[in-house]
Amino acid sequence: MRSDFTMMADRPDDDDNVGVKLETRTRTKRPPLYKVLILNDDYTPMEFVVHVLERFFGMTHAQAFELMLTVHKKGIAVVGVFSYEIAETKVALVMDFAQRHQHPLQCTMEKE
Ligand code: TYC
Repeated sequence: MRSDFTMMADRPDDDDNVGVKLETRTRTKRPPLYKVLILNDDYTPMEFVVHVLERFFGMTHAQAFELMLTVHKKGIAVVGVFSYEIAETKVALVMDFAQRHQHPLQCTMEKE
């Protein structure tokens, strides 16, 4: 990305700007990204997990079913990568939805 240079407009013959520093370089950092993970457990129904993945992560039924099976077999999977605020919101929405349905489904986030 070229966005880390700030240019100040100038004319070479502009008398009062002779010897004045014309460019400043500013280091810009992309904001860190966070993985949202979903964990397996023995009690949450498979269909509920599929529904969560469709509802909160915009997956098709087929994508959601496949990822649910991955979590069921492997124990954990990344469901998406987001900015801190979006990841935090997704985790809170999933945890609240699972609790309201009395399922022990766990959803967490970690810095990428
Ligand atoms: N293991 C659960 C079952 O057999 C299904 C399940 C899948 C639960 C994925 C949580 O994140 C999960 N009913």
